[in-house]
Amino acid sequence: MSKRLTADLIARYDQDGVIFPRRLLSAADAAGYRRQLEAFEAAHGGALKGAYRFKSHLLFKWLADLVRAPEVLDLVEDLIGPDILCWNTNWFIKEPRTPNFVSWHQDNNYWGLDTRKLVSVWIALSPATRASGCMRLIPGSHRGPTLPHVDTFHADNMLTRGQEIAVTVDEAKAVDITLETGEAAVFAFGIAHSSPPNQSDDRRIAIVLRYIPPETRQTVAAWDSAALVRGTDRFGHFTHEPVPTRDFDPVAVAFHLRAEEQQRQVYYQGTGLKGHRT
Ligand SMILES: O=C(O)CCC(=O)C(=O)O
Repeated sequence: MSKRLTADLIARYDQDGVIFPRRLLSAADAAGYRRQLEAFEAAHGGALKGAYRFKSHLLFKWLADLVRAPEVLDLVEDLIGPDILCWNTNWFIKEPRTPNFVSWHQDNNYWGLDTRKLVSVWIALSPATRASGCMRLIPGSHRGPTLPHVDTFHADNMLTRGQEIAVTVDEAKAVDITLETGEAAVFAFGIAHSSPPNQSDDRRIAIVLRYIPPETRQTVAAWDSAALVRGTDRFGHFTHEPVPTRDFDPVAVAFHLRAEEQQRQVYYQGTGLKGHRT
C-alpha cells in the first residue's frame, strides 16, 4: 500500500516522469534552511561553490536530517520501494540577474548508475518562477532512449561539463516547473530538463536529493558511496556513508572528501578535468 501518493499520482509519475508541486516543507522551515545556507556562505567567502555543492548531506546536519525525513522517504518509497539509498544531494543556486543556465540534458547519461529508478526530489528554498529560471522538462522523455549529448563547457552553463542534448528538443512540449518556497518537484532519471537564467531580483535556490534502490550499480567508478536512509541493503554495491552528528562533523567531512572526489571523477570522466568548473 502506498504511503503518501495516490495510485493516480504514481501512474502520472510513470507516464510523465514528474510530479509537482508537492509541499514538502513549510515556508518557515524552508526559510530557516535558507538562513543556514546563507550564514555558511557569509562566513566562507560567498556563494556556495565546488565540492560544497555535491554530497552536502555529509556536511550540513539539517540536510542529513532532511534526506532522512519521513515525509520525503514515504514519497520516495512509493516510487522505488522500501529499501532506499540517498546517493547525492546537489545545490543549484542562480544569483539574481545572472546569465547562468542549465542546458537540456538527461542525468542518466553521466552518473554511471545502471538504474532507471533514480528519483530526484528538487526542493525550492526560494520561489522558482519563469522569471527566476525555474526548471523546464519534457514529460514522458524518461521513457524514451538516452539521447546523444555534447560537452560545451559553456562558461555560464551550471552543469559540470556544460553537457547538452545534441538533437533538437521540442520545447513546445516543455512544462515549466514553477514552485513556491518549500514546494518540491519529484522527477525521474532520464527525463530531459533544462532551466534559463534568473532574471529576478532574488536568488533562485534549489537543493536536490537523489535516491536509488540498493540493487543499483555504479558502472563507471570502482568505488561509490551512498547513505542508507531506509530499509535494508542486501546488495552492498555502495559503501554506506556516516551520519553527521553536527555541521562539519570531522568524520563525515573526511568521508565527504573521498566520496566527492570519487564522484567528480564520474562527472568529468573522459574530459581530462579534475576540479569543479563552478
Ligand atoms: O535546478 C536546475 O535548474 C537544474 C537542476 C538539474 O539539472 C537537476 O536537478 O538534475
